[in-house]
Amino acid sequence: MQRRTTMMVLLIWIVALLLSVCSQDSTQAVELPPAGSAFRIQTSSPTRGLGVGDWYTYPTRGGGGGGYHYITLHVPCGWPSGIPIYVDLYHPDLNYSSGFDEIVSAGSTVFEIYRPGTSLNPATNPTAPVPNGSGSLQQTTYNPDSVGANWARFYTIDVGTTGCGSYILRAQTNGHADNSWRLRFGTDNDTNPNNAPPANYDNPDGNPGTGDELSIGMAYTTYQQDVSSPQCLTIYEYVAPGQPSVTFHNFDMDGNERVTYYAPSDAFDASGLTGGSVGTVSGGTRWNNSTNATRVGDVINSPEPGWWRIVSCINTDNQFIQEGQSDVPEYLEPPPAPGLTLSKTDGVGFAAPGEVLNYTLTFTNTGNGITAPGPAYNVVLTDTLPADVSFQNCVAPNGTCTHSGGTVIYTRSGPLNYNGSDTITITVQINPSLTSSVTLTNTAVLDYRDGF
Ligand SMILES: [Ca+2]
Ligand SMILES: [Ca+2]
Ligand SMILES: [Ca+2]
Ligand SMILES: [Ca+2]
Repeated sequence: MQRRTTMMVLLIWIVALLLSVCSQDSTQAVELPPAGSAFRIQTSSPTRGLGVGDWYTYPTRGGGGGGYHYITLHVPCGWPSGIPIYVDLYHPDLNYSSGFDEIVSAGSTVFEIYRPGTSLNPATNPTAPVPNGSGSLQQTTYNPDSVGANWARFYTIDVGTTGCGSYILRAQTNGHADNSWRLRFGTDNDTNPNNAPPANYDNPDGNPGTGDELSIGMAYTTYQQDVSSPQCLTIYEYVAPGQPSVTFHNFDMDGNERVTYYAPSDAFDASGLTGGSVGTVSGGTRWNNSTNATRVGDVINSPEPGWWRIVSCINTDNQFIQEGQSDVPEYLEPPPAPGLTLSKTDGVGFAAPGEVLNYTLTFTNTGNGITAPGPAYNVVLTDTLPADVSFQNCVAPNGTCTHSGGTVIYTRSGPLNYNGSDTITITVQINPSLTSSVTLTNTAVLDYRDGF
């Protein structure tokens, strides 16, 4: 008697999103906002009215967050420890002459960097880490008119000393002003932050998805553009699997112009005009769908997991917040993230009782089609064997295989880089005492994480 052996392959990806960031390939400089973007980041003084658009820095007694702006600087553990990483700031001061800032009365500005592992919980606490708080590596005060339209070298990260992970940058503006500034993050071939950075300054081996790529994430900040009406900003945001809903927030868009949410499988339009789902544009001094400065947001039920894109189109001279999910960092450049595909075969369509089968399972990091390619970390493949087979052996050259009670668990030893693949072989024997035809369904699940 012959039995049919069928296989079902199930692929599940679980990307853990901790407060960290990731990278880009060599064509995507790690600069915030990205070079050529119409948008600026702006950090307002607490004395600026809520109508300016900076809920995060506005005092809590007025309904604001009473805190600071936070940006995460992700140094993956694949970064070579001997290569210094420079954090450079463009126009970090308030400066009347260049027209870059909006100044009523100038004051100092403060930038502070914190080591990896410092707690950052923007969803519930926009005031931590605090000035000079735990984890602080350096705090620098810039006096008005001290830097202007130049890059200043703010801090040098020595990975060998302070380690890999997510560094946190805090921005604060004193006086009565909106400070516009830019951020660059990478290595250099000289001490001058104002000439062109060397090639691959954010990706030392020059190859995408190898785990040495830097990236920048936004926890709390505001945006503005002064180019033309309207301009559109795309942010990338990860939606974790298994959530009943997610909520996206924006603040003080003054009713213009539009917000569009794109799920991973939606056809994407960077102008936000077609496809996706229409978001609610916030009015002045309020969050979207709210009548005041308390978040309400747009709720999306049963969201497709993966990388979403949010397009915000807004008129000139309108400062605003596009927060997405409150507790999830957002990226202006596509961050490096993996995508694994799994294939599986036993090479036969029918098998006899007592026959030995070899299940060959191969998975490949092909990227996810939305973000930049990135390595897959913590790869674990779980194969639940059918009831009518007995485990005999597992061959896994790049990791360890264990078997217990009909479940085979393969744990890969290292990350799987972009375009890399891995194969394991599981040998089983079909129950020799079977007397009737059965279908044998073998289900494998692949879990992995991105660099966040
Ligand atoms: Ca400035
Ligand atoms: Ca230089
Ligand atoms: Ca690389
Ligand atoms: Ca506004």
